[in-house]
Amino acid sequence: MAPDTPLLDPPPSSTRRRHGLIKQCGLILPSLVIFSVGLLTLAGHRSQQSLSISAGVAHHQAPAPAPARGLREGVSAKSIPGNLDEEGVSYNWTNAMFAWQRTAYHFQPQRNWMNGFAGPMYHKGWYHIFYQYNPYSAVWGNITWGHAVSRDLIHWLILPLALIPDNWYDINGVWTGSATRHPEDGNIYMLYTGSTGNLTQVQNLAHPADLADPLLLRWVKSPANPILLPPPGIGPKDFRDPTTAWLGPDGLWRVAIGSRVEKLGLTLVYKTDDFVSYELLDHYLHSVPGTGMWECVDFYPVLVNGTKGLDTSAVGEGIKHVLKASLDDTKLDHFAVGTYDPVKDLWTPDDPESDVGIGLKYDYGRYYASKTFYDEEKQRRILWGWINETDTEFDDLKKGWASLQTIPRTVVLDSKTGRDLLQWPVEEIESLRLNFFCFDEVLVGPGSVVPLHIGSATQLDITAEFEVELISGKKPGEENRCDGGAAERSSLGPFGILALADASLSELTPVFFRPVQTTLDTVTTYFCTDQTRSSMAPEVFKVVYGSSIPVVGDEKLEMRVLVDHSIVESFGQGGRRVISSRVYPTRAIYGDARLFLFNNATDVNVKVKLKIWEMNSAFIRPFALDQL
Ligand code: DQQ
Repeated sequence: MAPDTPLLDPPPSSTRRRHGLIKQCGLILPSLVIFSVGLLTLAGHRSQQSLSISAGVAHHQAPAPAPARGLREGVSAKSIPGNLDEEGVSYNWTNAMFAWQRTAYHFQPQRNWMNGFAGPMYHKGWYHIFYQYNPYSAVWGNITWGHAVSRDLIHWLILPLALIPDNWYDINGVWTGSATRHPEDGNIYMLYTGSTGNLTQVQNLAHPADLADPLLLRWVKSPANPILLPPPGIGPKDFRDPTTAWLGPDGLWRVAIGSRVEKLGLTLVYKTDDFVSYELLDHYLHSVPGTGMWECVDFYPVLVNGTKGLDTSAVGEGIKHVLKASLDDTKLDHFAVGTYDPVKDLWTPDDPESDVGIGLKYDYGRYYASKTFYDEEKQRRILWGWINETDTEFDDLKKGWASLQTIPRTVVLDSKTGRDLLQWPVEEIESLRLNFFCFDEVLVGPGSVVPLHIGSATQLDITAEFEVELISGKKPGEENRCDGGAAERSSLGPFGILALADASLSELTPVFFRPVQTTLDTVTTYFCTDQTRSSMAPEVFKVVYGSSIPVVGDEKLEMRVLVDHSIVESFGQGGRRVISSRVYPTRAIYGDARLFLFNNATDVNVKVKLKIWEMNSAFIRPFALDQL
């Protein structure tokens, strides 16, 4: 078999082989249908001609959508990747297809545009989130703060808008910000960026009108606003997204703000004791050449050993600090682990080769503008990221909404590697688990696809553990990574699951591992998601996402995958690598969405243990304030 066998049309039925054993926890199911991958079962796209005949699908020329406003107004929104419908091609989506794309247990407002979160916090029994929201349209603009509350981070009640652009200092948008709770008086200081009428970015302060209100329904902007203007040397459009403040050894609070000087991405730090007047430090917390504007900077402590989260002001023995920046140039969230000197207010990466913006990413898929907060209720640090659409703005306008947030994830330092973070869906998500399917051991031979008979597969929580058995000699020196996708065969991989696949495998989204025998003694493993065959729609963005993934000691290869309609959120090796992917199938939807295992390696058998839960929908709707 050629190592780069193109995976084209599904094989005729005569090429299907029936063999194999599948042990469903407790039972043995004989003789499952196993398709031969080697015979090109992982279907690629058919030609446009056959597509329009077989699926009754037509393409039409769409009127050009209104241009994205972000870049002109000083912040880019849906500008990367470049799928702004340049050619005006759109699949002939039906309303039912659009309706299917809405998620069932990820947070998204009922309609219109949303981007990053601001000011997450816990207050009097409720988790609060605020989000960048356009109340009028499904594209970026008119940015206000939406507001929602939850008891458990899963079910959300949407409250009235918290902050709207109604002053000269935020008339062009109430942009991202962060909450700081004063440990003594309990006051909440909400710092946020305002974009002014002439598109200058300034920092502002707001307070809850009534701290005794668990819902924090009303917010008051400070009469001192704006409390910060761009300092000398910083461009008026390069000064945004204040962090949660942390308390220094001198009793003053520090607030970090993202910026740049030409291509030098950087973090400014201000000191304050009242959140109204500030002193700018004469040096940066940190900067990295060539990384461009740093948006949504986040800075927080993590335990070197331990799974508890830490308050943002924690420093001392056994604590490292994570610095994260959202890179405006690439729309990627990068972090690094390092050491913070609280006296000098300097942060140094542990590994300069893997500094912020040039090393690790939170998520190797579609993910941006993330933010953490410390949940004092459960002593954990929780991370959210914004997952934008990867269809066209034209289609977003037609469906009337755009983008969602990841499942909230706990984040801790990976004590095995000391340099990675482990992200994991909060435990509360398990309350949504419904029907359970357990497979003790599924043998997937080289070049096979195995269907998992679990019924409809659009809302799932999947955990899968892979045991790899070499059936021929080692082949050192192969160089395959994620890029070639699930269709590119190599000796030890790829293998994994096919999410959101239709029965004929004409659409599928593989989430997979690809171990590569780089030298005789070294195997480098990659964790990947391949969107290239995820949809018949020509205009949606389809790439292969992925990264190398450390596999430490005797760890088995394992993944957890949350499937929720148009999002496939995948966690490799306990969350050491994460890939969030948006996919827009046309056939593998509703009852026609299926789940399969596949092994496209040439020289290994894979035994897979699986636990799969069908997931309930979360309750996400407006708060019935009239019933209070
Ligand atoms: N989005 C906000 C900015 C932030 C950017 C504006 C990140 O505050 O820098 O909507 O996507």
